[in-house]
Amino acid sequence: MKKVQLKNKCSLCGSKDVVKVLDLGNMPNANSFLKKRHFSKENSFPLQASFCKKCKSFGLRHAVSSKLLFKNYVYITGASKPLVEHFEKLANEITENFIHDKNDLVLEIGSNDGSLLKNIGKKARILGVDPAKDIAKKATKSGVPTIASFFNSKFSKSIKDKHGPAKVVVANNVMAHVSDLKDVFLGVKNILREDGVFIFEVHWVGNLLTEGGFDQIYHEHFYYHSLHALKNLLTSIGMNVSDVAFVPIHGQSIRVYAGIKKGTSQAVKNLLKREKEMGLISLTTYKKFSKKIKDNKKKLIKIISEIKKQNKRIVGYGAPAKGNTLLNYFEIGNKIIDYITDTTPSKQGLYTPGTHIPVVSPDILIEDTPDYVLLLSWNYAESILEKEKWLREKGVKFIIPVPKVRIV
Ligand code: DWN
Repeated sequence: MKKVQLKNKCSLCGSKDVVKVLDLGNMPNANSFLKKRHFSKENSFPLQASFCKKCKSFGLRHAVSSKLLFKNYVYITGASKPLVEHFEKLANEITENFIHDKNDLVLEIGSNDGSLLKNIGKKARILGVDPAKDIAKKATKSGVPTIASFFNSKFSKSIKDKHGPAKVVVANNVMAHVSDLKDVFLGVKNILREDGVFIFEVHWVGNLLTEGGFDQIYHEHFYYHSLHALKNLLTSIGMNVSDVAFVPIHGQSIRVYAGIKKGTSQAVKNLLKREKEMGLISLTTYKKFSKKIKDNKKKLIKIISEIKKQNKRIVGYGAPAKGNTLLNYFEIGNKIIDYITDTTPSKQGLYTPGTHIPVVSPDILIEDTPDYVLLLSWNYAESILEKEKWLREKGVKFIIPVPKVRIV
């Protein structure tokens, strides 16, 4: 298996009518945090995106091998409290609206540490599937049975044989991460009951292009979805999008409800109309986006250079995957940022991919007071600013790079 492959046609619809619209240069994988001794062996791959004029999808031009990206994964859902709370709410919605029998099966694709399923286990049968072996093992140990595997149409057959069809299939922040999305959707269709529901959340390209940061673009995310592109693909395999809702996660995501049964809510019609009005199905919009990123780069670099000229210290807050796109593309390295704090134990003690900034426990901030904090986990800004009020009271300023650079 090749480490990286250039795609000369759209992976969703097969059309060759795809246009390159963005080039962020070569970069390592955003979640490939590493040890010092591995610096010289670090991989780096082209990070470019293109727009398909036929099915209106926006995605990467190169596919890095999924094994390389996801087998040894460091990202843990449970490390971000706002996300854990969000999944608790979703679990309640699932059990209240869709589970009527304790024997119903809820299958989660990309279940990570079981943060969602653990809230459902008392009301239904639960099963997680996740390719990260260590995380799957820990989740199983903690009471969420998790198979360490990628999910695809072939694998869905063996799950169905063993566990029966699913009443609910859920997949959050996964549908951007799948190279062969059609095959995964076919797997969902195969395992879903006639009266079942497929619920998935995915970062919305409308947010990425307007408010959200370009930093959501990295090799793990093969696609940046609009409802148009998702609906086109689901319809092509005989599935129906029944409803959609916005959720305030990762800037702004959409939660899509799909199934085999017919019927479409007004919310679906409204969002399709809005996407059209926003130009999300037009090539020009994506071309303009590239310029916007360059302008943001100039603004942030100017602010940071001025701070450094005054010999002030800057540290990073949160080491999310997206932060590594921002740091690498903006060329903000270990000469500018002393260290980055992160609550994920498996990231602490490692260095950021490409920029080689040490990742440490947030406890360091009890002893060490920097002048500025660059908030790389900007999607949790509200909750982090509240949690770290004490730092701001000590005079520490937070630089929030997305959606617009601001200092608070
Ligand atoms: O799609 C993806 C999303 C859903 O999750 C993945 N490809 C990988 C990951 O992306 P991310 O790493 O950008 O996600 P988060 O949830 O924005 O990551 C937040 C990071 O910040 C985590 O490493 C935990 C850390 N954190 C922290 O140090 N202090 C988070 C909070 C809330 C905090 O208070």
